[in-house]
Amino acid sequence: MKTFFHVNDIGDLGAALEEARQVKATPFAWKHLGQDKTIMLVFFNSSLRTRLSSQKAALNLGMNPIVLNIGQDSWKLETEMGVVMDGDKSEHLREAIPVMTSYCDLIGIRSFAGLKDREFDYNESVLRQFIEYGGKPVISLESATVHPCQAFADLITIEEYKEKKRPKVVMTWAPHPNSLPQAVPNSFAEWMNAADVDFVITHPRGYELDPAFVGNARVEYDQMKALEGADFVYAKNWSCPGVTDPAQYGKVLSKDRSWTVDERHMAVTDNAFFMHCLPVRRNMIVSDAVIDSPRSIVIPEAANRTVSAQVVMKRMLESL
Ligand code: AN0
Ligand code: CP
Repeated sequence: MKTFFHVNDIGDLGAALEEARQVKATPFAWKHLGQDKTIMLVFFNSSLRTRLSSQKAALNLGMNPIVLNIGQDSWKLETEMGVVMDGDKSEHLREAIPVMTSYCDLIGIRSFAGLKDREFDYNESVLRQFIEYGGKPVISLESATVHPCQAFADLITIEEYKEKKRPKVVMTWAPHPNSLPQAVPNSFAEWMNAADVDFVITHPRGYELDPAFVGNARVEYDQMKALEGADFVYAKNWSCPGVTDPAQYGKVLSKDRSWTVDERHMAVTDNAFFMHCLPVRRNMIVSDAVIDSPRSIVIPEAANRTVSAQVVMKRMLESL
C-alpha cells in the first residue's frame, strides 16, 4: 500500500477487519516488520488521539516514530505554489517535503482544510505535494477532505459491537460554535457505504456533503425520523461543504441545539450505541447523559485508533 486516503486503498473490507482482529489480539506479533524503519508523523494541526495512537501503532510494529509539529517545532511552511514568500512562512513544502522524507520510510500527515478555498481543499493540494515530492508511502492523519484512520477505527468498532448482521447506522450533524472540516463525515460516509450496513445521513438543509462521499447513502432532513430504529448513532459537526452554494463554503450555518444528541433522540433508536470521533463538546454535540450512558462507546472507539493505524502501517511495511 502506497497511500491511505480512501476506503479503496485498504482493499477487501472483510479481510481488513479480520487483520484488525488479529492485530488487536496479538499487537506485538509483527515487531520484526518495523525494525530499523522510521515513520515521520507531521502535524500542521492539534491532535491528541491521532498523534498518540499513531506512535503506539508504530512502536507495536517495532518502528521508530518521529513527530514534528509544523510551526511550533519547525519553520512555518508555505503550502501554495507561486507565492512571493514575504510573509511569516520561512520555508516552502517543495523543499521541506523531500528533506523530511529523506529521514523516513513512511510518512503521516495531518493537514486540516483551510475552509477558505474549496478548490484548494477538495484537490487535497497539501497531500498531493507529499505524494509528488516525497516519494514515500503517505498516510492521511486527517487531511483536507478525509480522515481514513478514524473511519477504519469506526468500522472496526461497529463490527465489534453490532448485535444484528446488518445494523442501521445514522450519522447526524450536531451543533458546534466553530467552523469544522468535513473530513470526518466524508470518510465515515465513504466507509459506511462500502460496509454491509443500512446507512442514513441527517443534517439541516445547506449542510449537504460532497456527492463523491454521499454516494448512494440515504439523506433524511428530519433528524428524529432518521434516528428511528438506529443501532448506532454517529454524531459529528461539520461546516458548510459549499455543495449547493460555494460562497457558503466553511461557514457555520446553524447552531441549532435541538440537534444536540440527547435522551429524547436516543429514545427513538433501537437502544443504539453512541459514537463520536472525539474531541467532543459536551452539551453542544451530545448531552452528558448520553455520552456518560452505558451505550456510549466513544472510549473503545478511540482505543481502536491504534488498531486501524497498525493495520495500515503493517500493510505499508509489507509492501516496502
Ligand atoms: C476536528 C474536525 O472536526 O475535523 C478533528 C476531529 C478528529 N475537530 C475539531 O477541530 C474540534
Ligand atoms: N479523532 C481524532 O482524530 O482525534 P485527534 O484530533 O485528537 O487526533
